[in-house]
Amino acid sequence: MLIDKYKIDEHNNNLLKDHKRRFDFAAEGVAGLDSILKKLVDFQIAIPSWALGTGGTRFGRFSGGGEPRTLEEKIEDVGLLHSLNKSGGAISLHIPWDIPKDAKAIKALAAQHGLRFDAVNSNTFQDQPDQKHSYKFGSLQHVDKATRKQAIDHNIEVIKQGVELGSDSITVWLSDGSCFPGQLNFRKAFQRTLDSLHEIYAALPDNFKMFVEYKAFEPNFYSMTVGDWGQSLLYASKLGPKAYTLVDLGHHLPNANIEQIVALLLSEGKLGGFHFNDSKYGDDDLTVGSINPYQLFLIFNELVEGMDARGMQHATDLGWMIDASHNVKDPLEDLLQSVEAIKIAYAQALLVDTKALQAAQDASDVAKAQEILQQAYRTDVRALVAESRLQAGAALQPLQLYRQLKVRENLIKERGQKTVATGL
Ligand code: AOS
Ligand code: ZN
Ligand code: ZN
Ligand code: ZN
Repeated sequence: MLIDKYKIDEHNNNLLKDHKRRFDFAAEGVAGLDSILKKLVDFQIAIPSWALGTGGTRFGRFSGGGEPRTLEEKIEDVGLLHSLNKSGGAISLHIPWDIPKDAKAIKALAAQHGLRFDAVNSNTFQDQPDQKHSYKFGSLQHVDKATRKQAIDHNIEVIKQGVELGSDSITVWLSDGSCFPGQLNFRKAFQRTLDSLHEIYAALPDNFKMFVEYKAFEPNFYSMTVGDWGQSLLYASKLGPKAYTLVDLGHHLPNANIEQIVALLLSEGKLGGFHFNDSKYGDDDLTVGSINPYQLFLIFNELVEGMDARGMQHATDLGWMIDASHNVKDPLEDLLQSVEAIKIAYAQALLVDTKALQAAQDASDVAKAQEILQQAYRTDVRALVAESRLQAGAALQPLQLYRQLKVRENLIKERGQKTVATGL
């Protein structure tokens, strides 16, 4: 299903008068308005291929209708989102959940939808049907050399596929770890994992990055071999300049100060990118901004300040990806909400008066510093974000148009009611 441009124009024309009023109000007195709008237009977020179908829980899976059954249909879905908001111009694949049999054709299809390929993800946390050695006791950390080799080879294969698709990074997330005290020698597990990562790293082409994603717990509940940003940073530092830490917002112990982690990784030049989502308890993978939007804003505040200080390009110098998935929402609606939440937090961070904040910090004026941050956070920037969509040729209200056009109903007609997209 494709969305005709004239449908978007029609939708925008109907809302234009109301939008204009809101926008003029929101834009009043905003310093550097044009540059903020341009940054919002340029900012693109990668959609994970595994979030296009309803996610399962440990207890059951309630699949929705019209889910993409093939990689081609997943690309169509991301293309659809992108035509609605012009902010999701990339897709992140998970191999072997996605198998690009004909990379050239897949790349061409993506290009038709204005999409590029962000980081490719390897998978050594599940056994595949045709696989010789099991990952029950880990992959890159495994005590058995042949199992490690199998996992290394898989990662190298994923890099090759990534290269063919024009991706420039691989995300390695390991479920490796242990469930009980005594199960694992931490020191040796770290060393084996590092050695394995070295072999994968050696296969990276020049312009290719490796993102090492950490996670505090789950599926291992006693130790994780890449359990926090310290461990990820250790691996990334020992591996070399092409290795970076990837921050998945849901992968911390409760109440972790993620914005401080982000600030320090950034200033070390070791922040690779994000898996955005939100959570209340653990790796909940809830819609971005649905639980703690202030934290998201504070993260973006560190990003904008830190990237500007290092002369980095906001849109291109980090990997911006979503990692969220649901079983109670239409996944496409959910992704539209996630992208919107990211753009709102970004817009608010762009409003922060950085100079005044630094002056307040230098004067140890704590109340003032808080006022400056909250002044930006409490500003309703939705009309600014909508304006950037208008300028980009997208819909003023993507979710509203999605429903008006009955996209899900049409997808169900096209693909059927009983569809299950590959993924967890
Ligand atoms: C797992 O918890 C991680 O977030 C990974 O990024 C994983 O590859 C992804 O969530 C798909 O399951
Ligand atoms: Zn993740
Ligand atoms: Zn996760
Ligand atoms: Zn997650």
